[in-house]
Amino acid sequence: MTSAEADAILKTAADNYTATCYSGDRKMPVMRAVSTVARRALLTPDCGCLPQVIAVRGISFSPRQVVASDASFHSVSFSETDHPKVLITGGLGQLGVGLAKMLRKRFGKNNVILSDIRKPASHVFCSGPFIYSDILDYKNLREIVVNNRITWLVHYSALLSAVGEANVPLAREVNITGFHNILDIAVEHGLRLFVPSTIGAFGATSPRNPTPDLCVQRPRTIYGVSKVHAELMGEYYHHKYGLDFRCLRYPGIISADSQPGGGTTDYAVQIFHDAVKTGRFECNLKPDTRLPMMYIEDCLRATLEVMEAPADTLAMRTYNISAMSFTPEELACEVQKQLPDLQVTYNIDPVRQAIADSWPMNFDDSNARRDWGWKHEYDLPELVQTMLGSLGSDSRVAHTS
Ligand code: AKB
Repeated sequence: MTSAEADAILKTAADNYTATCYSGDRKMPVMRAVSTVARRALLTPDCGCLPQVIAVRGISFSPRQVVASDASFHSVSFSETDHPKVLITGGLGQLGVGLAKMLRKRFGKNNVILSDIRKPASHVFCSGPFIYSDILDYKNLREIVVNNRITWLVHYSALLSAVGEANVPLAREVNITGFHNILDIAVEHGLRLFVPSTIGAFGATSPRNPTPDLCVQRPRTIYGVSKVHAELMGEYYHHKYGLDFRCLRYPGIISADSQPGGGTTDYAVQIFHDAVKTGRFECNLKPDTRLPMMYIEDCLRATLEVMEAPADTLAMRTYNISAMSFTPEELACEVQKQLPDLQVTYNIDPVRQAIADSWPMNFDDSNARRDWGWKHEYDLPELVQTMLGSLGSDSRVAHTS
């Protein structure tokens, strides 16, 4: 890069920075110091590659200064490899291990890195690369992305709805501040970024039956607010900086091998475990509370499909996806078809009930079906059979029938 080109880039960055932060023509001394250091870095790359992005985020000079053409430069390096190199944050939650398993089958074991701040179980640790990553630590994130030449980032770290209401400051920190780090790292390194949103991104003033992609979104949980924020910021960075942001609004996800943590839809997982273990289940939502739900396999497949979809098929960057919708009573009935002795009682949790009462009852996912061919495979009877099969209820079924 010539000296004049470096100066032009730095001038644009400095103008943007001062325009954002100050009115008038004041220039910060720190900005000049940054310019000097960054200019040196631009002119003297220490490897064969030309750096296109000035990574000096520590003093708030971040992707806000990255122009769209810089972001597309990085997607060139993505096509250098046969497979994406994937980092999954919050990898030890309900979905990460399953997603890693599916992506490793497709892209190779070493091309998918699970990360979390918790210690993995030994079978997870032995199944493929695992790394410590704290999304609140930007330098740690950057080191992982750079050292592993990450090209796709799946951002699963988040506090869910019920647990978020119990600790709003922490939910804000993880779901909003942490997400800002993810956005910045994704723009700086030209990553394809997947962020799940949720039925919880809607509120009582949204149409609830069905809920379309585009409508009023005024959630009353910190979880919902943080997810609307993520949808809007991701789309804004897509338009402004060319960030390849992809987002699906998940329904409640039901899985056998992994437990959700602190959600409003958790009852629909717990019922299977309790039915198999004790034959009794106490539900914390009213029997007629209808919510959209999905089996984990459909959810993970949808995630891979939207990540692989050609960009020109994505008319939108945030899509509803749906598979089925049921109430606790309907789910219990379906489980009782196989485990007739199951006893279900109700002890309503007012926090969860209020949340559920403000969420969609049915999700309209026609845009996802039209644009990138989304199609669910599991309906309620299939879900129940599969869950009970995986949890080893066969002996109890045989016993009771
Ligand atoms: C929750 O209940 O908080 C989550 C969700 C629907 O996003 N499972």
